[in-house]
Amino acid sequence: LSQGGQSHRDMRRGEDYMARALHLARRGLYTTDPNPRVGCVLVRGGQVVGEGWHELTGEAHAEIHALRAAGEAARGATAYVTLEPCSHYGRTGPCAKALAEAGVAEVVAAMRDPNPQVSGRGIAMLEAAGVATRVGMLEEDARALNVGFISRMSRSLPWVRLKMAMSLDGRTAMASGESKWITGERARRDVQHLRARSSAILSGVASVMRDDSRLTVRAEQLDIRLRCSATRVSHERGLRQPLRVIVDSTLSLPTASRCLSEPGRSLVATVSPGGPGALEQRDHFRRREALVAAGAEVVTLPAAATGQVDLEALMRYLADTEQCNEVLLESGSRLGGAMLDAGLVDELVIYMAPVLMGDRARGLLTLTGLETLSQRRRLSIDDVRAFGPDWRIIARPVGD
Ligand code: AOF
Ligand code: ZN
Repeated sequence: LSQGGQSHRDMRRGEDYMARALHLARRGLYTTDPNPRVGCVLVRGGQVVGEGWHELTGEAHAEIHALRAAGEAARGATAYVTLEPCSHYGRTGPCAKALAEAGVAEVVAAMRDPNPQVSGRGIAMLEAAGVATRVGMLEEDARALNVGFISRMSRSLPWVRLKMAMSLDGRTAMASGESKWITGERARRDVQHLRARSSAILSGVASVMRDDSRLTVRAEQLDIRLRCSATRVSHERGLRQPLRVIVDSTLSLPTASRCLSEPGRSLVATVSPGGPGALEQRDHFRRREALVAAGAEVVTLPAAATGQVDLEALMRYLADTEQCNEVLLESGSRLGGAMLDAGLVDELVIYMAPVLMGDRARGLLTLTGLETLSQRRRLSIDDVRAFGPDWRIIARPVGD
């Protein structure tokens, strides 16, 4: 074989190892938040000598698990890692140092770590220790797996998915507001998976009140196995409840709402009492105290021109203060529309049921400033898949 042919084949094999590392990383889909999902494969002489993935926040990184599995066989090996090895002393020591000390000869990373504490320093640390490095193998897949982590690290915003159910004629609720259930069991189970991978579930007070939504992940509805190498990770320990975030500018959420007594945290996002009267202030603080007594946390955020919670400020708060990577927006047409209008939706996840609801039913989204067809919002459809009788459409807003 010619040189060229050989290296082409080696590269293909390299991609297979990286694909394996990505496969391992996906096992952390529901358990590593707010950390990224990371996988690592150690290869020596064409043999996999160690594998690992990041299992739980605060515990060992992928590289450490793989090094432990390989033992002495790590010497001279190539490490395929889905994210640049870390260089910082965080909850664990720097993986770049551990890889170099174990005698790993080469590190192939799918992507640079967007975490400013690391970004490039892990690679530099390896190079300084005489380890060969390469970055960018199967990078697109690696980025897709940690889209929320990358978003939070690089723009201080979470990755927001807007999830809605609609009829074939694009309606999401009857005129009365009735909307349970448009889609079937399979689609609803898929939503449970979307919730489980999210850091937070965001909704508006109106829809939470109308449906008395729990906004929780129900383990029994997930067909996932939480796979951790060590003895211990039970569903209870591994499966977090995403933070529930309820936008409620007037603090009208009833204290008896079901979501307030579910496991996990409920955060009510509001604005300072707007009215000039002292009574209004008193009323606001009384409601606030009652909600806190009922188990909610209340955060006061800047108001937009409308007097309601400034949605961009809320998203920044979720990224910076709450470390939210992926946010699932499950609400009605108003909050969904307002988030889209504010340019805060990154992905639409629409479940379309084979039913017609007629033109007296409510349309999918309330959008402003749409008078002529030239003002229509453009999307790209990235994926279409069947869930039982329903279809899931994943679309993204595209800029002009
Ligand atoms: C992970 N798992 O396998 C790798 C990570 O809080 P710490 O100390 O666990 O550090 C988290 C940071 O480490 C994370 O933001 C990312 O930049 C880097 N790499 N993190 O959780 C891993 N390799
Ligand atoms: Zn690390």
